[in-house]
Amino acid sequence: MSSNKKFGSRLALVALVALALSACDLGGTASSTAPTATPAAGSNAVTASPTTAGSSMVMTNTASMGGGTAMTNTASMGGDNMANTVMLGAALSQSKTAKVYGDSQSKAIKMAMDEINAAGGINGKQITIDIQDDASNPKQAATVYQKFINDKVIAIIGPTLSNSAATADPLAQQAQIPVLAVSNTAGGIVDIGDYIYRDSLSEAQVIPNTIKVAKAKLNISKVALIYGNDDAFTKAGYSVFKQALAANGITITTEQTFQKGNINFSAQITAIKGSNPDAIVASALLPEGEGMIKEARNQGMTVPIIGGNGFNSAKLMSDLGQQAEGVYVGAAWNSAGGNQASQDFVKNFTAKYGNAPDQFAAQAYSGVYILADALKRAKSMSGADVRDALKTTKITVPLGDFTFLPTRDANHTPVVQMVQGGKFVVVQ
Ligand code: 1QQ
Repeated sequence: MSSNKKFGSRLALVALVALALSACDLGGTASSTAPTATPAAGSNAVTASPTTAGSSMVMTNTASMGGGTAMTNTASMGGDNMANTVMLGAALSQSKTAKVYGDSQSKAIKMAMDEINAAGGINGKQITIDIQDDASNPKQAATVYQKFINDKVIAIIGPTLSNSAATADPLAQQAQIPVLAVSNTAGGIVDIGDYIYRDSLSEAQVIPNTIKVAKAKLNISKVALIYGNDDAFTKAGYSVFKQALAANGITITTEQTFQKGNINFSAQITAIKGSNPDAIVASALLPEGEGMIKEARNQGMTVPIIGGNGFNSAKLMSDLGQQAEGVYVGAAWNSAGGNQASQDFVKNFTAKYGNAPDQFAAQAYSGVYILADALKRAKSMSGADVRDALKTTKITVPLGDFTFLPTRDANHTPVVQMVQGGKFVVVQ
């Protein structure tokens, strides 16, 4: 019983039972027959019925513990993380502004986890990923990170928004738990510390190429610039766009701003229209980006619209239809072509979920494989060893032949895509 005492409370024990049960379950789905933990001689048996907990991959449990329950630890429970399970946390936006990205990410993460576990896991241990909602909010992301730190996860994926990462990542850095961001594109994220990596290309890696290609294709010399001035990603995109426009000799006719939740863009678009630009350049998350595009089209503006990472969702086309046609977007990945891993991913994701994956899904799916590869190679499951293993990553994933730069940023080539016939096609 000594290892039980260590956890101090029945609640902690119950949580461990849940983890043990989820470790038994390869697919991460609830089993209808509840495994029974081995009871200590003469004590009450502990049974637990796992059920899936909302969006979380970790089983919640309803352990019926007979009074004065004692339970022996089986070999599957040892130390802080169970011997048979590698526990990861994923903080993803499953509500509010960034839900559209987080939903795509969580589907992809579940799929990668199931595949890796079916193929033998991490050196024989199954991965469990606790997916928690960061609510598109820095404070909630920090709360989720604190839970992961308390639970002693081996590594963290997320959070969805750079705006949340800026607040939450310092907690993981402090706790020496490696983080793999799979959608953060603002500058400064990996500078938080040496435990913070990302497989998502930054705006600084994507946008200069977007503007160069757009200039060559669209023959633009003056543009209006609009951005959200209350978000780390939209502000970062704004300054990178501004520099890239200057570098390409494109002048700015007007600068307009908005905030999250802005639904009426008539003032901004009226000013933009009056400034007579050749194109509109926007640094926006999807909900506000869509509102802006709608208003521009409704005011009769037919000029090209160029966006950053926030536009990389098929929801842009399903929500806006014809009004989305011709929108240019800087991206890290396009579903057409790509390597074999990318083609298999697109095929399997589409078969499983009934819709094609977007760039966020590709980055999240690749991220789980990148982490799993590092965990297999790490000298131990300590934060420092996993961090060091990430450093020497060399793996083929749907994003391509993947390595990290010395800055812990992703090292691959961006693409420019445009909406054509309701789909993103690569601009050559
Ligand atoms: C960031 C982004 C968003 C568009 C991610 C979903 O790039 O917050 O960094």
